[in-house]
Amino acid sequence: MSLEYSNFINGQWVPARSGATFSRENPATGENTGSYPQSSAEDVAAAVCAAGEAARGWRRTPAPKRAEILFRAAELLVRRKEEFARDLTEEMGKVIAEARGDVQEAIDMTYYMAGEGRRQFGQTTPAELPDKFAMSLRAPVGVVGLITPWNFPMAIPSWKIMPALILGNTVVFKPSQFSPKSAHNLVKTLEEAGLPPGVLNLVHGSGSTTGAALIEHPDVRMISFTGSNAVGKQIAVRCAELGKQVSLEMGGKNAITILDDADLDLALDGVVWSAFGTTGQRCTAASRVIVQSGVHDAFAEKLVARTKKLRLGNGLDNATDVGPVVNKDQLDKVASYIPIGRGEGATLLCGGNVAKGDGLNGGYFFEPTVFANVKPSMRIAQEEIFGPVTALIKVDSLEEAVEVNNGVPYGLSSSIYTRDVNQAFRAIESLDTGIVYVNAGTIGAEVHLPFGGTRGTGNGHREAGTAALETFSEWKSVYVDYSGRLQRAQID
Ligand code: UN1
Repeated sequence: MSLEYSNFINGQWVPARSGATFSRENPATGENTGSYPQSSAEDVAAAVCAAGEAARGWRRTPAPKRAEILFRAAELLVRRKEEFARDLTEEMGKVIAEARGDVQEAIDMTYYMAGEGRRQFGQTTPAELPDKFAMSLRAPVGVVGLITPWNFPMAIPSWKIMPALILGNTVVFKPSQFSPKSAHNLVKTLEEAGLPPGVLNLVHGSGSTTGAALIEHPDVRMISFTGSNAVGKQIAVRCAELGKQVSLEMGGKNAITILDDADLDLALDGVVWSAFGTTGQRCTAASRVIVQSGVHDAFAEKLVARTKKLRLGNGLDNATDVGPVVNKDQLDKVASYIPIGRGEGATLLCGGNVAKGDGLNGGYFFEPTVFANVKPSMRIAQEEIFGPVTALIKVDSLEEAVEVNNGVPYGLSSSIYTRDVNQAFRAIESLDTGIVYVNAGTIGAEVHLPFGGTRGTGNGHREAGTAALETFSEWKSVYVDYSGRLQRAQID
């Protein structure tokens, strides 16, 4: 199998025009997993041009026909799930069971959006004048630029590509440099499913060059971005200056609240899964655990005992619970929060070190870490760490828990464990996040519901579900006057 990968522009697999490449290493072993084009503004321009030329034909292809291609792609993904999951683990580290879940989420989204080929409902409504017909239709936005992260390398691109395509947009897709093979696998699958040339283009490369060129290109009407808050804000500012639409999905500082009456073992499962699953590298990860004082100490003890048992290792090994973090920069960032937490007075209950030992020395492993005595204002309780670190915060009441939950710059996901239905509904009402779980952790959103968050997490858009249709289409209101005479709205 060749380890040289290409861009996909106008239906052709091509290198960067400059010939430049970058390579990606396996974060568990340091082995090379492939080399990819380091694309420049020229490559991006070729991709945007191809997308522009394909736009008319694709827009005029009936949506149920577009859907047939998506259904075929979903079937191919099902067949290749295991192979793609292994590729995914090898390039970004998550354990194989979760990699299968990542591919499954792309399969789910592809089927779901294929179904939209026969929906995309508009409205018909009475007009205010006689002999006049009123309706609204969805129209594509045009050429859209999609910029995606490495932590869900199949799922997140599918959240953007599938709704964009089913609504008749054409796409230029710039994936993360830390998960290029999954992007390749997804695009190749759509090619094989029969997508016409130019409808979906893939350009590999860095955010600062390739991503920036995509944002700057005058023919790109909209940018959809998932990544950090700092980069998202810059994109929003630039898109405002350029008059482009922009949909942003950024960070989280999600909390699980455990009330005194909760089933503690159930809560423990949810916390361990949400804090350390995907090595804590989910926007939805539980990096805070807010525990009511009556059960705080008992819960802390259980959590530490369980956390210490988690096995670190290569995600391809079925015995591994927690894989590596994605790269050296991320490892350094996670490690830097340990002295920050201690310096502010938090107590390190377990973990806190770069992990070394058999099978770990070639990769970027960090011990699953639990802090206690964390005050809501500490940096470890405010900033997105994006690694296997969680912080226990003690509170006295649901009201205080809600205040702590909402007292961060982000609003993606939150969770409450309680057996009291009244407390649960009060929490649902007052937790200021785009997603709320009751008696389940903060991760595990399904593709047919809106995904996204409030405040620093987003800019008002949602992905997935029918909400994605809003992001990737324009409304067109149509009035047909069949009276044969001038009729004046608001006047006659
Ligand atoms: C992300 O962390 O960026 O809800 C996406 C979840 C997954 C998606 C996470 N279905 O945790």
